[in-house]
Amino acid sequence: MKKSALQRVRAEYQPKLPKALQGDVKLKVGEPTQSVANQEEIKSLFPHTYGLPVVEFEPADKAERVEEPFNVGIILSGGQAPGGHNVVSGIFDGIKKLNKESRLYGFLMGPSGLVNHQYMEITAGYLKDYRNTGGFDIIGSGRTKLEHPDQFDKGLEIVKELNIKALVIIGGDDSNTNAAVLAEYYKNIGADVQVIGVPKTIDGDLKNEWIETSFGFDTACKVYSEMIGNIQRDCNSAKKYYHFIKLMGRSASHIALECALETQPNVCLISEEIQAKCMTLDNIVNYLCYVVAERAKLGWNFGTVLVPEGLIEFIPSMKKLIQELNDVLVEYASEIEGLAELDKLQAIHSHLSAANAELYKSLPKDIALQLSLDRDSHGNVQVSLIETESLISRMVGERLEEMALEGQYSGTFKTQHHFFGYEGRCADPTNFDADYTYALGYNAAMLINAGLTGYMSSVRNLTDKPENWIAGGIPITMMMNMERRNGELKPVIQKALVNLNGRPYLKFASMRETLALNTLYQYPGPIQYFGPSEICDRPSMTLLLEHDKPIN
Ligand code: FBP
Repeated sequence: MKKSALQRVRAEYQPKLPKALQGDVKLKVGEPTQSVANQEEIKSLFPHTYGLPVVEFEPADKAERVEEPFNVGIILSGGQAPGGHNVVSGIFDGIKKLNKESRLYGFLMGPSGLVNHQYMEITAGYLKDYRNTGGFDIIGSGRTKLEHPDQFDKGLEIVKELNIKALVIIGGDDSNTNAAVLAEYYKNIGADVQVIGVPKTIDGDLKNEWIETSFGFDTACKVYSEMIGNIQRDCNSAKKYYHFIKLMGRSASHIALECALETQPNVCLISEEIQAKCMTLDNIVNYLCYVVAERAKLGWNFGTVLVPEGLIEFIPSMKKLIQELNDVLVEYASEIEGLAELDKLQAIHSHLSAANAELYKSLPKDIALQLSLDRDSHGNVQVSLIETESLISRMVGERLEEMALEGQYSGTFKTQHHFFGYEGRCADPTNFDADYTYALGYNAAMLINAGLTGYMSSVRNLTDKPENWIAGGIPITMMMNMERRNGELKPVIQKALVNLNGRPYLKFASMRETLALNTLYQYPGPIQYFGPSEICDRPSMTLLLEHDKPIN
């Protein structure tokens, strides 16, 4: 594989480990735990893995036990996130440090690799080209849901064949929920296989007291912020466009919020706030028109607007429509299948309740069609395919025309649209993500060696230097509650949405009016891998603010 100059130099980067993991480790065992809610239900569903203690590693004078060689299988699950390859490197180095005869197997293309017995051995030579790089291409990723006992049993066949002691599932909240179910299942049937989870997702919504951030969020946000900064410089040079920029994040608005803190756009919509205030699409449009009209009075017919990808499902009326569409699309699948676009819209419209039918009809045809596309394997609408940014900008344009006729607005409104998501998910990890992921992987190897199952690898104190990070494990059941999914109550890891009382949101809200009616863009520039630590090693603003640290 031919490498760029940066790739060659970056390959030599040695990720930093917390002090506790630098030599031999010993395990400090905490108090038994409880799930965040619905304790009785979760306890009865996870009788073998509920209530386990939080554990932490400490440096040891000598190894507590000398491990026999053991084999580990890994799965990369769901959307790519920068740093995945360093999780793999960390696990590899960890198990080899414990015993150089240990082996690492990678299941190919996500959880389906386990079920279909598609795998490869990851050797030192193969891994070399992937250290400190972005992407999940080392073994590929996929979105197959691991949730049925027959899948677990199929998986167990290959696990036994390869003499695998533990599976490591690198995934988001859904995949880690499934890791907990798998751990419980193997424990229940007496299969001697441990399951460890690693918190991954650029969306940043897998976090709590013990998991301070999911990996990949830092890098992805820095890539998007660089691009937003570049657009803002262009915008402020030509002074003729409004740029509507949609940012990934299936549900939560953490990415949009982080990018807003980094770049200071004129507007950033926060889905969680829109939901809390029960705002309608019209309310959002009216607010944007107010900003555009006020800026026009100052002679500024340009600006930037950040739109979180998941917005549409947080507008209460749209949420109701999407819920009913989910049912209609399943119930009338055979009637709808194969229909031409207009007929399909009409057929769906005829099956909706009056209020939803009216809203559906009021949407531009292309948006109504996008809302009616097939759902993903989790039954979710695929928000990345819905052009919310263009829906909103079109509605703003129409409303501005009315305002102009009413004498309330005089200006020009020309738009550009962007969607930043895939551009950032496979970027080379920042130093923060490179170190964090390596530590998460290495730590996972130590959790396996300690004989634990149903745990998530946890590395904390992340606003301090990596040597002071705290490494350990948290029982996955501790993060769970019961939620309704596809009409059924299920145990799931609680998703972390933007906290409207949290410091990141409050900081942004305190600047909002000033940013809207001024032009105070910030230009973060590209990720730096070499140079002053304040630039190269700075964690996300979200993390700094959440930990009460200064952000400048
Ligand atoms: P994960 O939650 O699996 O990490 O994926 C996150 C994400 O990048 C979302 O931001 C986005 O909505 C979705 O994946 C896109 O999915 P796909 O990769 O299947 O297009």
